[in-house]
Parts: sequence; C-alpha cells; structure tokens
Amino acid sequence: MPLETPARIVNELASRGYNAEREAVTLLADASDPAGALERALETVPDDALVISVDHVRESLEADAQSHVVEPGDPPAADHIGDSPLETDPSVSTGTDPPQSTDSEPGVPPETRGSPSRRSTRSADPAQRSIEVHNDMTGQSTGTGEYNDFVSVFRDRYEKLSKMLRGRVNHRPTDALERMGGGNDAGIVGMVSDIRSTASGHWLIELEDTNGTFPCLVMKDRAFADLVQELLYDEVIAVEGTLSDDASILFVDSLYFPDVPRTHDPSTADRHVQAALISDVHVGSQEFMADAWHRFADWLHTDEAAHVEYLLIAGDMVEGVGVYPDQDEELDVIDIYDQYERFSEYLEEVPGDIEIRMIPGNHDAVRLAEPQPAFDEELRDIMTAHDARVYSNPALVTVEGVTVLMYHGVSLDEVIAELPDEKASYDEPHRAMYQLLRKRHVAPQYGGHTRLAPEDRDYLVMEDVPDVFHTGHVHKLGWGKYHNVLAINSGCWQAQTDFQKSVNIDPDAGYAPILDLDTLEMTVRKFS
Ligand code: D5M
Ligand code: FE
Ligand code: ZN
Repeated sequence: MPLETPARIVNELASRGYNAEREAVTLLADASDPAGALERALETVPDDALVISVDHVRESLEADAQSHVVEPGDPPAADHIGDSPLETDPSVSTGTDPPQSTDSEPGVPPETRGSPSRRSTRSADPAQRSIEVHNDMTGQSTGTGEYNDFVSVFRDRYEKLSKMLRGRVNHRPTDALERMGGGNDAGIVGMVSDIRSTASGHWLIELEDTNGTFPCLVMKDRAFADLVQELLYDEVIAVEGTLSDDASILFVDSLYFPDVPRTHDPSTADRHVQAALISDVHVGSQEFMADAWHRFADWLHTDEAAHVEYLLIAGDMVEGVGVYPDQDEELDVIDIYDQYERFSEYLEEVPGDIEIRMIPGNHDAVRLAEPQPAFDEELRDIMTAHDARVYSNPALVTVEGVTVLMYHGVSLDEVIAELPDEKASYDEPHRAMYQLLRKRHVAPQYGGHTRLAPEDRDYLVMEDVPDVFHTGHVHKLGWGKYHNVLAINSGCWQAQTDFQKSVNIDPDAGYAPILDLDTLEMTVRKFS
C-alpha cells in the first residue's frame, strides 16, 4: 500500500501493532521514500516498544541519509494524494466560485508536482486565530421535565421572540382585545397554538400570549394567505387586522415573522482563512465512506488546503446504537465507545494544526432532546484527537469575527414534512433552513418529531442573527443566502442505508463545503 500520507502511515503502523507520535508520522510522511523509512524505523525500534517515537524515526532517517544520496535528476517526492478526485461537482457549484480543475480520475495517480505539499501547510501564525462559543448550554441544564420547566421555556421563547415583533404591530394583550369593542384595528403578538381551515377554506389561527388565546382569521383570497402554509405550531408571529363586530375574532390584514432584517450585514474575517463545514460522519456504520474520508483528510494536508484552519462538524459523528429499529444489522462497529475510538482515529488523519469544533446530533451518545449538551467526560476522554472541542447542539460559534450558528438539524425533517415542496424539500435543504431563520428559532414545533427538553430558558431561539447557519442531519447538500445569512446544509459521509433506499432518500455523501471566512463565499469539494 502506498504510504504517501500521514493517515496511511498511521494505519500501516496500527496494522502492525504500533502507535506513533504525531511528529514521527510527519517525519515519515516527509521522507523521500516513506515506505522504506517506515520499514527501517521499525527495524530500529526496541522489541518491546509500542509507540514509534520521533527519535526512532530520526535515527533511522539519519542512518538512511548516509546510505542513500539523492542524486540530481531523481524524481522529486510525490506531492499529491494518490487517488483524490478533488473536483468541484458542477451540480453543486455556486456560480460565484471558479470551478476547481479536475486533474485526476479516481484511482489514477496524478502527475507529480514540484514542491512537497503532503504535510500540514498552514503557515499562518496560530496567534491570528480566534474562535469562541456563546450559548453553549453544556453543564447548564436545569430542566427536570416538570410542568414548571415547560412554562419557563415557553415564557422565555415568547419574551425573546415577541420583543423582535413588537415594533412591527400595535399589539394588545389577548385578554384586552374583547374590551376594545368591535370594528377596531388591533395587533397581536402570539405563539401559534392552533391552525385550522374553515368550512369555506379560510384559515383560523389561534394565537396565544401570556394572558390567553385569541382566534385570528386569514381569508383565503388575501395575498398573504400563502404564508399560513409556512406556519408551524409554537412559533411566535405577529398579526394586525380588524376586530369583528362582537370583538371575538381578528380579521387579519398582515402577518409578520420575527425574521432576519434584510439589512443584516455579515461580519467577515480580516485575512484569507477558510473553514470546512461538514456533518454526519456516521463512523461505525457499514456505509461510512472511509475512502472518501481518507481523501478529504489527505487533501487537508495539501497546499490547496493551506488556508483551511478550522473544521466544524454539525453532529452525527458516529452511527450510534439503537437509533432506529434494526439499525444493528447495518453496524460495522457495535459498541458505542468503540465507535468514538474509531471516530477519533479518523479525526487524527486531519492535520493537527486545524482547529476542530463539533456539536452532537441525534446519533450521538447524549440525550436526544434539544438542546443537547456536549458529550460527557468519558466520551471526551476518548476523543482527544487534536484537542477537538465539543459544544452543545445548537451552539453559536464566532470564528474570526464570523458568527456560525451550528445546529444538527433534526427539525428540518419536520419543516420539510409540514411545508409545501416549493418552500422546503430534501433537494433544497437550505430552503428549509431559511424557514428556521424567518422564525428565528431552530426547532419551533413542540411535541412532534423533534424532541425538546424544557430548560429555564429557550436555547433554541436565534437571539442574534448569525452570519452563517450550518446544519446537517438530512444528508443532503445545499446552500444559499437568506437576507445575507449564508445557510449551509453540509451532506454526509455515509452512503445510502437500506432505510434511506426504502424511502427514496438519495444522500449527498463525501462532500466538504469550504467557506472563505473573509468573503463568505463557498466552494464545495467532492471526495467520493
Ligand atoms: O438522518 C438522516 C436522514 O434520514 C434524516 O432526514 C432522517 C432520515 N431517516 C433516516 N433513518 C430514518 C428512520 N428510520 N426513520 C425516519 N427517518 C429516518 P440520520 O439522523 O442520519 O439518521
Ligand atoms: Fe445523520
Ligand atoms: Zn441526524
């Protein structure tokens, strides 16, 4: 097996029962003949050694240098990943990014280039980096699942979202409306507690505030009646209209979502630096695409990826156990801890100088109900690779000034199921994300598909407008801008499962969206 990359060297050593220090692997990868250097290093290590140290490798390389002189005219060290297709799929090009040239077919080694580039090439001073998290609720969970917790979480949701809407309508508390008298104009800011169609095809929306509920009628022939199709239970909206003669119902003239202001002006990084935004790795599944992952990790070691200094992973790191009925039939690794061990090994393939941040998803070993806290210490101890940090799902992460809202995306299934195709579909997952941005909430609907955990506050409200919204879960790739917010749903690293086949989900697997943090432009790299 060719040993051009650190990842392959690590695998080769592991298959012979050795671990290795990271610098030892880097030294081997940079050797003119990595395979030979590895063999010689193994010859020199003491019989009882389990870890190949950097000193072992240096010793053998020095001995090697004395016996092997590189002659002028010798071929330069291979500098390209053996079989990476490294192409930008035209079907996923934004049109704004120049397509990357495809200089090799899968499996066909590309021509050797001039300079060695198969090592960590990030030359930027790490001191320039900045990444911080806001709204991480790990360790802050106070909910016990009691009735009062539900009251507080919904109260908090209402307070935060109604604040965004109050300026838009001349609102009145629901219990004051009847006293206003029929025929008056009035506004309401409320949580959607019921949506019904009437016998004549109009819409009756029940809105609830902290004082009670009030029925609001949207006539089917109004221009905005279409917006009713976008409504989900428990989201907070504002309406304005005229009270009926007996002041028992509001005839709606306009409807507002908390929304992202059109004037949102995203922040950008001060230098050219990139982040890879991926999700749904699903290590432990028989369909996990190890080869695509190796190519991705290999590519991160090349000059082309020199500006990729951050890797953000939006959940489903592992396949988990017992997530779906009969899931065990498709498991490659059946123990959840072993799955995380394996995941950590795959992370080790990523250059050590890339900052890794991740959040859990519904396949990960944390509570399913959202917000999901980060992994417990036991799991974090397993995932020591590169000092990767885990935050809660969702988490708002600021990377060199750019705020990225990371959310796994379970509610996208619900948005897609409830809304008409043209507003949200699996083929255009970013449109479903636009809906969440409009609602300023990552998982509005309670009691359905998405499980919500009551806490003393609603961590799922988008209090601040993010510059980038990063989700996964639906295993489809899609991105676009909504009111200047870049929404990216990042595909997966798992080929189609039997279940997905049965329901016609055709996953976009083996893609890595690469985001320029200085321009917020995207390039998608394909590794499958
Ligand atoms: O979810 C991947 C996608 O597939 C997401 O849209 C849910 C859907 N999915 C996958 N398996 C099932 C089952 N058994 N029931 C319902 N929906 C499913 P992921 O979180 O990766 O499993
Ligand atoms: Fe997933
Ligand atoms: Zn998922």
